[in-house]
Amino acid sequence: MAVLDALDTLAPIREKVAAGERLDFEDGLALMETDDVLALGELADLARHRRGIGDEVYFVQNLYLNQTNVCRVKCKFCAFAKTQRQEGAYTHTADELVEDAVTQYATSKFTEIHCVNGENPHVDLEFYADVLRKLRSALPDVHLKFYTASEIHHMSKLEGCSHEEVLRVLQDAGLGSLPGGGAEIFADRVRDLVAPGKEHPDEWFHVHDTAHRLGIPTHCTLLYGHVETYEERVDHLLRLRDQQDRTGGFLAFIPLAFHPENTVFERRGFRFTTGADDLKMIAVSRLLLDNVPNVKAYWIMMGLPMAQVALHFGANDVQGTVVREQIFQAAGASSGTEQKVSELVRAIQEAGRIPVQRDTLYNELRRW
Ligand code: V47
Repeated sequence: MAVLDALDTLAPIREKVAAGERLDFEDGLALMETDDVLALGELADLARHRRGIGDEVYFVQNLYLNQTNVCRVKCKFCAFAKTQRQEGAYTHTADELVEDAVTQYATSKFTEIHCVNGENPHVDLEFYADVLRKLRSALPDVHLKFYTASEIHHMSKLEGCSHEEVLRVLQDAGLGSLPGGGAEIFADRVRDLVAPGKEHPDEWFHVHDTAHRLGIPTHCTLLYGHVETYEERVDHLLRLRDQQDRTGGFLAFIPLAFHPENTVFERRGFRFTTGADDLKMIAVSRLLLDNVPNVKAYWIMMGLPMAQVALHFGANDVQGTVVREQIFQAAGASSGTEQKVSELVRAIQEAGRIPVQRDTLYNELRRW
C-alpha cells in the first residue's frame, strides 16, 4: 500500500481538484506524463462535477461550408490547402454558397453554419463580407460562425486595416462568432517547424481579444500529435486560460488530433494519434482550462465510439451534425462527414449522459 501511495503522483493534483484550486504548469506536465489514463478520466470528471457542469452533453445542428481552399500559407500539417493553379483549387462566389446553404437547409434545419477557409491572396474583405450579408438575408435565423483568427489577420493584411476594423465590417455583415482554428501550437519552436508562414501567436490572441471586447464570442483549439512536446501543450493551454481570465469570450475548447495523410508528415512515417492520447488531451484540457465552460470531443476527428468514452474524460459536447467536413477528410479521417441527430442522441444516451441540442451560444433548444 505504501509503495502504491508513493507511486501515486497524481495524489496532490487530486487534492487540488477536490478543493477547487487552480492547477499550475507542473501539475499540467504531471498530468500529460502519466500513463494512468483511467485516473486522468476520473480526475477530469471530478473537475467537471466540481465546477457545476452537469451530465448534459451538447450538440449543435450545423452545416460546414468552405468558401475557398486557396491558401498562401504552406502549413506542413494541412492537406486541405491548394495554390490557385493546383488541381482541385476552388473559390466559390457568395451566390453559389448561398444557393448551396439554402438547398441544404430544406433537408436539415441547421442552426449554425461553420466556415473555415484557406488564406486566399486573390480576394478582398468585401468577398468575405458579401457572403455573410447574403447568408444572413437568406437564412436570418442561422448563426454564422465564420473565419478563424488567422483568416481575420489575413484580411487585415490584405485590406491594410486593423483587426478591429475587419471584425466590425464582418459583424455588421452578420458574423456571429469565430471558430477556434489557426491556434495550432503557440510555441515558436513548433510554429517555425509546422507553420512557418503563419502569423505570430500574438496576432491570434489579438484577434480573439478584440472579438471578445466587441461582444463576438469565439472558440479555441490546439493541434496535437505532431512535433510538439508535452511542455508545449501545457504552455498552450495556460496561454488560453490567461486570455479567458482577461476577456471570458471563449465558448468552448476543441483539441484537434493531427491527421497525417496527404501531408509531408505521412511520408516521414507519422501515424494517427492513439485513443489514449486523444483521451489524455480531453482530460488535461478540462483540468487546466478551469474557466472555459465547454470541452468538445470532436467525433469527426476521433470517431463516435471514442467520443462516447471522452464524455467520461471531461468532455461535455460532441460538436455537431456537420454536413460535408473537408479539412479532416483531406487528411485521412474515416469517420464520415455527417451524423444524424438521432445517432448523436443515441450515442450520448448510450454513454449514460443527457443529450441536449444547443444553439451556438449554448442555449438549450431540445433535451431528450
Ligand atoms: O487551424 C488542419 C486544423 C483547423 C489538419 O471552433 C488539422 O468549433 C488535424 O478551425 N489534422 C481548422 N487538424 C478547423 C477549425 C475547427 C475545427 C473544428 C471545430 C472548430 C470550432 C474549429 O484544423 C486548423 C488546424 O489546426 N487542421 N489540418 C490535419 N491534417
